[in-house]
Amino acid sequence: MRKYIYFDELTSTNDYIKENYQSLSNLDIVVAKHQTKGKGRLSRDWEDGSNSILLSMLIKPKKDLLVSLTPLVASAAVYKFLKKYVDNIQIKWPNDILVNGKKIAGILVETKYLEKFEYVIIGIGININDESFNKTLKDKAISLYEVTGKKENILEMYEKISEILRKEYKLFLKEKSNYLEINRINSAIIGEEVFLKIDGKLEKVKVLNIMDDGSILVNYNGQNKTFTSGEVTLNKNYN
Ligand code: BT5
Repeated sequence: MRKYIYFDELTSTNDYIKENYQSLSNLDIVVAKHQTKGKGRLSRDWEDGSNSILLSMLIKPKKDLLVSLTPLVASAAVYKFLKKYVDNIQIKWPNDILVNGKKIAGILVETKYLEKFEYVIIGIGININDESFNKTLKDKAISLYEVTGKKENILEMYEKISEILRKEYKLFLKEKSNYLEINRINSAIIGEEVFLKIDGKLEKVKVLNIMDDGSILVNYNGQNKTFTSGEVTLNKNYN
């Protein structure tokens, strides 16, 4: 089986898979040294200085899976990968990984559904060897190098993260992954008051838990309600 497909430059690893998924196989991984149009959620940008992990994994699900869970599976994989290098990692539901309160990694899951899922793409960006960030990102982004003071071999890291991600996804399919626990124990938001976009307005809510279906349970206006990742934007210090 192919390990991963490497490019020096792509617009976006997610977009590459979208355009080529028919000729790619389940669990193929596409990586790029640099993206010219790296994407976040909701048309936001993902920036890189050619010093980070930029990868996407293609899933061609055999049966319908609960897609709302895939960002959590990816978060757990990134957590397990980073844990070997740093402590103090927090997961900000549903798709950000923070170290020392700043964003070290982001996850973007995109899907195409016709009569079944044609694809689920898990895109992951992790800041590795960046020595600094531009003015707009400086206060909210962090790289592994900024935490450890050590430069890493990105090609070796691609092998490790690819292995962990594929393994975590296979365990998830077998219902043997502890991804929910990882997301709960290391949550940046459980027990916290955060802002949540509800009906277009930012509302202050207290997060009580992450549910088994991947939604969050919050207390809002004295009532407990669940929200799925598709409905809300958490807005504490970041978007
Ligand atoms: C994300 O979106 O965090 C998902 C990022 C996914 C990136 C990967 S890279 C490989 C694959 N191919 C792609 O094209 N995308 C995926 P969101 O939660 O919307 O966060 C975006 C926001 O994070 C931006 O608006 C910035 O504020 C901030 N940001 C941008 N670049 C960053 C970086 N390198 N490190 C930390 N924060 C960043």
